[in-house]
This record gives sequence, C-alpha cells and structure tokens, in this order.
Amino acid sequence: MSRISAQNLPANAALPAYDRAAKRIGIVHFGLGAFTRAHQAWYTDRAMEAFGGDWLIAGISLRSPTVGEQLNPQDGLYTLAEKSGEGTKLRVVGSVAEVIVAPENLARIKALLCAPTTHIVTFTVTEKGYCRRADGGLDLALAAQGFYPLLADAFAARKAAGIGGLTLLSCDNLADNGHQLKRLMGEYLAAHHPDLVDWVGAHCTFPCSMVDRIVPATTDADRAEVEGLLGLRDEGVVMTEPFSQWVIEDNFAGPRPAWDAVGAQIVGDVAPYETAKLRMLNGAHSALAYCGLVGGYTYVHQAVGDPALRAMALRLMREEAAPTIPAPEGMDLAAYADALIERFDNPALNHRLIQIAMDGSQKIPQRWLATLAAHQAQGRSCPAILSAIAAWIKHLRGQNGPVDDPRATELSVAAQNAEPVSGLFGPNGLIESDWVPNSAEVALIMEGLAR
Ligand code: CS2
Repeated sequence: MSRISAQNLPANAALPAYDRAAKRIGIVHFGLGAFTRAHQAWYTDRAMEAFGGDWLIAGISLRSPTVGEQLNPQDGLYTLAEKSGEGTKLRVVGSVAEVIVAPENLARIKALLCAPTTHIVTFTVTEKGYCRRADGGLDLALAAQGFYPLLADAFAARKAAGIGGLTLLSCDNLADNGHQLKRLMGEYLAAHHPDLVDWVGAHCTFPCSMVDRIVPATTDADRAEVEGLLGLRDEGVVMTEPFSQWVIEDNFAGPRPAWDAVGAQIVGDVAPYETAKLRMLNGAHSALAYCGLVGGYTYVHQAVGDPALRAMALRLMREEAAPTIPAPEGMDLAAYADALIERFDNPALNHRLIQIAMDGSQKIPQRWLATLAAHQAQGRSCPAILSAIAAWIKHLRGQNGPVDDPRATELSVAAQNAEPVSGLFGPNGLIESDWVPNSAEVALIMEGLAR
C-alpha cells in the first residue's frame, strides 16, 4: 500500500484547497504530537484555506525521531479523523511543512527561528516540558536539554540582525501558561543571557491560551482503519472528537493567522476559560483515570458509564470545581459539566485512562489542589477529589502497573507509607501547593484508601 503524499491525495477525504508549495513557514512548533495535529495545525490549515497567509508550520522534536519519520516521507500531510457515535469524518491537513529532530539539525532550526517570515512559536511540550522544579522555578539543568537554549540563540540572532520579535504561544494545560512561559524564559535568560532580557521584554509576547480537544494516542488499529477508508497508508493519522475550542489572549508581537475566523476566540483575559477547563474537564478526567483504573476499566467512556464514577465526576465538576471558578461571560458552568460528560461518553474514541494517568505530579496541582484550597478556606470539603487522591495513591503504589511520571520513584516511596498523605501534600509534601490537608481531609483520603 503506498504512503499518502502530495502526489497521490485521495478523493474521498477533504483536502486543503491552497497551494502548499507556494507557501512559506510562519510558525515553529515545539512538540508536534497528536494533540497539535488535531488542534493548532488544524485551525491553521483551515485559516490558510479560507483566508490565505504564509503560515505553514515547522515542527521541532526535541528528542524522538518518530514524528519526523511518520510525517516527512508524506510531505507533512496527515489525516485527521473525527470520531463520534455517528461515524468518522476525514480531513487531510496540509499546514505542517516539515518535522525537524533537534540534536541533529540545529542549523536548520536556527535558520527557521531567525527567519523574518517566522512570527510565532507555539508549544505543546506537556506540563513537564517546561522543566519546572517542585517549587515552580526553572530547573536550569533540565532546561539546558529543553527548548530554552534554542530560543535564546534565536533571540540573540534576531536582535543582532534587527529582525522583529516573536509571539511565544504556550498551548499546554498549565494554569496561566503564557505567564509561566514568560517567567521561566526570563529565569533562563537571567542565568545565561542577561543581555537579552530587555530585548525580549520589548519585542516578544507570551499570550495565555486555553486549548481543548480530546486526542487519544493513535494506535495501530486506528492506522489500519484509516488505511481502509483512504486506500493509502498514513503513518501520521490522528483520531479526535468533533468538539474543539481554542481561546487565545489578544497579545501578539506581530501578524497571526486568521484563527479567529475559523472558530478560535481571541479575548482579553483567558484565565476564566482556562480555570474552568483545567478544574472541570481535566480535573474530572484525572479523577476518572485513577478511579477508573482502580475499578478495572480501560477507557474513559467505560469509566464514565459506571454509575458511581459518573456521579463522582459530576460532583467534582458541579459541586467542587464550578463554585471556585469565576465563570467566563455567557458561560453556564452546569451546562458545561453536562456537555463534558457527553464528550467523555463518546464511544468511538477509545481514550485510554492510562494515558491521562501519566505525569500526575505535573497535572494534579492545577486540576485538583486549587479547588481543594478554595473550599477549605470556606470550611467545606471535596469528597470527590479526595476519593480521586486516594485512587492516585493506589496508582502510585503500583496497583495499575508501572507509574509513568518524571517523579515516579520518590512519589512511589512516599505513597507506601501507612499515612501517605503528609509525605505527598502539605508543608513536608513532595507536591507544592496552597492546599494543606486538614485532619478531616486526611481521614477521608484514608477511608478511600481502605475501600
Ligand atoms: C487529558 C488531556 O491526558 C490528559 O491529561 O486530561 O489531554 C485532555 O484530553 C485535553 O486537555 C482535552 O482538551
């Protein structure tokens, strides 16, 4: 079976209706995984199709050659399959021009980051890709292996050549993602390139954004299914749900694609959207992941189909998370919770709980702990989140197999204690946050652990 490429595009999938060969790269993206291909690259593809512009994307992989091996032989083309109970809708996405693996191709990366036609750098490097220490500061040793030195080099070259600055747009599930990136980049520059701090402050921006689309990791079965539909082999297939949302702070250093004309919201303040999404969607997701795995389920739709887990997820969203969120204008948080449950129910996605369970130490603070802290201040407790914490501790104890987390070893040791809560949370805990569990909360977690 031949590989999908610019020469043999299939007739049965929607194709990008623009001349890719005539377009230039305008965006450099760090971490071109499945999520970006279902989200930012798809928005950019439709924006170029409807409104033009030179916004092809060059993806940078900091370590793994896999995505490059999948996409480069296909001219960067790949199929996006939207799946629901009603069937599968295909679109061939044309916005990715090339994928570059960092260590071997530093010159190419530098040329792209320094090109006057590159205006935006986007990031989906996951929570751990920002190289934060437990206290939130930049881990300089880790940062040396990440995107920071590449950007610092680019800033130096742009400054020297008198080229404009860049918009640095974080698309990861971190609270205040743009502000965090700005602060961390600032810490890196202060340590290694203090001469660039003022230039970056004057020429670059770091908008916050809220990104939302459920994108399970692609499996061999997914690739085989799309091969049957296309009559071509596509190694870069991405599966996703019909829903998508992108809210971006209106804070660009230069031009941008017409993302707002194809569904993105460009707003003054992203925080209310981001808080609602992190505490409700992602909060419920992580709770379903740990409680669902402990309950013997594999996929999100199975876990949320269990009446007790469904009630737990609804309680977490409606009664625990929602009251702590200043609702975005015009948004009804109760209706949002119902819509999220419906998305979790999607029977066609096969979204693995173990995928969500990964990197809990990086996710839990913004998903659960901020909610717990807000309620504690009012003298209320959060039984759904506390039961999810008990399930996370069981996960750390190895109940669901090996733990995939950058801090797995120390977390697993702390979780083995007869009273594991104080080793994980609070003043002597491994996870820094404003939430210090009180005795009633510890008791509820211990009850959950005994169940
Ligand atoms: C999930 C997210 O894997 C996870 O941790 O909670 O990737 C989630 O699917 C997305 O944020 C949805 O937008």
